[in-house]
Amino acid sequence: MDKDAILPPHSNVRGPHPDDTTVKIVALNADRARSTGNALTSNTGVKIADDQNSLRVGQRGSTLLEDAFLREKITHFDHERIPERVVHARGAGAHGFFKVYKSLGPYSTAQFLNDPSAKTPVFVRFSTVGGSRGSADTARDVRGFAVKFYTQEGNFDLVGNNMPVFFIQDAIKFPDFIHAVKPEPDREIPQASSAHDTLYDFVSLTPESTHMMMWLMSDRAIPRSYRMMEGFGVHTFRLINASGASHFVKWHWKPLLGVHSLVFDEAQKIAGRDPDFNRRDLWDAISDGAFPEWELGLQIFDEAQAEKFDFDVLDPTKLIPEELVPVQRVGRMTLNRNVDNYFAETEQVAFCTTHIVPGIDFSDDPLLQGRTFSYLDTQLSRLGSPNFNDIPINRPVCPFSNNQRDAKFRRPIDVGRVAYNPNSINGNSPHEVMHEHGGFETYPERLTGPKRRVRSDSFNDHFTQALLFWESQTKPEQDHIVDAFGFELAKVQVREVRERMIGNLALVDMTLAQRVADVFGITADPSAGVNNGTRKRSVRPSPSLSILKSTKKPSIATRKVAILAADGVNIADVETVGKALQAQGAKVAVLSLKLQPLKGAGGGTLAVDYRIVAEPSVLWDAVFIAGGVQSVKTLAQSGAALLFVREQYKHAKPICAFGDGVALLETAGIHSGDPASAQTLGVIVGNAASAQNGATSKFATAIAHGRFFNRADIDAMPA
Ligand code: HDE
Repeated sequence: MDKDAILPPHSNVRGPHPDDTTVKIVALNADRARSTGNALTSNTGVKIADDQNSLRVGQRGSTLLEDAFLREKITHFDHERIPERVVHARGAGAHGFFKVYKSLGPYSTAQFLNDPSAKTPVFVRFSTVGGSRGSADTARDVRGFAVKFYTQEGNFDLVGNNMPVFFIQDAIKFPDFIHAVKPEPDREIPQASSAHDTLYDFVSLTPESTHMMMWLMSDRAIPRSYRMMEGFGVHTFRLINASGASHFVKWHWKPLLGVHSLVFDEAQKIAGRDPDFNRRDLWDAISDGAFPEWELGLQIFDEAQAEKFDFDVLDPTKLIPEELVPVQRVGRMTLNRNVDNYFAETEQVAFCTTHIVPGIDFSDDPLLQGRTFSYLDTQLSRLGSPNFNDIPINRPVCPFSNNQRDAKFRRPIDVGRVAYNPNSINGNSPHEVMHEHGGFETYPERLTGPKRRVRSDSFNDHFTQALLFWESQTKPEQDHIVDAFGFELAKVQVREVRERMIGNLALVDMTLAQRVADVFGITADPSAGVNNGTRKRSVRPSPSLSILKSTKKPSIATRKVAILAADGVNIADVETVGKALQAQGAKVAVLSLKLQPLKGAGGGTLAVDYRIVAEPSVLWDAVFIAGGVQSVKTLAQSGAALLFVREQYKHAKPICAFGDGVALLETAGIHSGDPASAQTLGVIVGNAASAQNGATSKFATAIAHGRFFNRADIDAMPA
């Protein structure tokens, strides 16, 4: 099918054909299988004359075992599935490339961080953590942000999340944590949700989780789009330069579209209306040519600096405030190509934290140390063979050669008598490469100490950074955290678990805890919590931890704006507003009750892109109601249209109405009269004339602003 034919008709951000030629994409060409024009054959190439009927005795008799075609087809089908990832099962992937802005030679020898002319191919997989492969995208959850760089020195996998800290400090607790957050094992309920007893039982008894729980209850856990979320490597890693010196580093991804989130009610509704919401958004943006981009940010610091922090940089429940160590933006990643085949690429891509390249090394973060074991192991279980790096999506783009042989699914025919080192028969090939010629050398960190099962004392302040996160939020963001705890804990049935969690929150901040406690009519009590660490210190807020404080230069690019209309619409309104927003990169579409062209008030017709019931409010960033008496009258009699504008109001989204369109707002209970009133925040009214002198640009500014959380009576709006 022609590519253009499958794009939505009014999409205006469709770009030129993606410049997707990286060495990886070219290499993958050899593995792409196309069937166009081919004869249907068996797996051994025998042409098949009848693929509709199995071989049987007579007209109605039993099927014959002899039917090799039937058996081959059914057997292959029976084995189509591989185990889903035990965590991060639900995901979406895309190809792209990375370029460093200028050489990072003083810090790292890694070639992809040194050569600004190098276009390093990447494959990125975004994911939720707790849900099964078929679960909804918009669950309240951490998002995985895993990047595979195919560098000239081997693959480097930066397997991160969209939150900078984690729930636990030691890998040995990971199975416990995941068992607690996953559906409960007897009933397999709830799917893709942290709101249940076992999770809160575990985290309330494990106060090191408190900081991450604050992130999980924040709007970071319900991203508007994968394209609009940050990424973090979480652990401290090392960068190693040519003279062998080590610097510590924290990895960040900063989205060029800024960070944007859903609101929880909206996220829950989207889970039913479009469970593929984030996946679809990524696919559509790339196929429209609106390529998602992130800057790679590095926090680089040395051991002497690390010693002075009042937390341990090896503790993955701690972040380094950007105010303490600024994030240097060192390069840019662009995603410009969708996958050809979900299974072959997104499902089979195998990230391993052990995939590092010369110039990068691990720190002793005990969570990272455990991960270096887990990922290789998990690939063996999922992909079934130590040859998993030979699967096309995982294969490096640089030469590779070693003496590993055989095992299931071995594809290359390794030629020759020699499969060992050292050897003289094959000239000692493949041979080792010294460090100065590019061989990997582990950083010679000096370590001493008795062998013990211990947790470092420097890890035992579990509340100060949770407080830092809380105090760094704006009021609406704090409100959302309180609401989220109030929601989740209301799903917890064991009262002691709930009260222990509120006790832990009291160890963070009494105001936060009491606001949550109010939902249950109790008094927050720090002694109900588990404080197995040191007491909290005072904090200096870090604006970069707040989405609303840190997103700068907002734009309306790729925001989805719905125009509601029916027969009798003022087509000029639609065209004026639509074109102005499209010119700034928004995706604008006309929605109506039926999918048929509309008659204009003054003649002419207007194409309809979507039905309101099929593409409801929660899937749109903003709404415009065009004028036209008859059009507005029809919409005002439609429950679907009224719900649409009410939900836009409730979810704090920009609303604009021209002329008679204001009547739809009034019918829906949205007041647009007094521009000074909190109720009209982000509600813009105008007409065709005012479009020229400001209403449209006010609307565009409101869309760029995003949400109007200070709007009055949001909770009272029935939607
Ligand atoms: Fe993972 N994690 N993880 N994780 N993780 C997996 O590997 C594990 C952790 C992350 O899109 C698994 O291939 C342990 C932190 C992402 O394919 C598994 C521990 C962070 C993905 C695994 C952690 C992550 C995974 C399951 C604690 C953020 C998806 C399937 C010691 C820095 C990658 C797989 C993709 C996947 C183990 C903690 C990120 C089981 C043992 C911290 C983004 O190996």
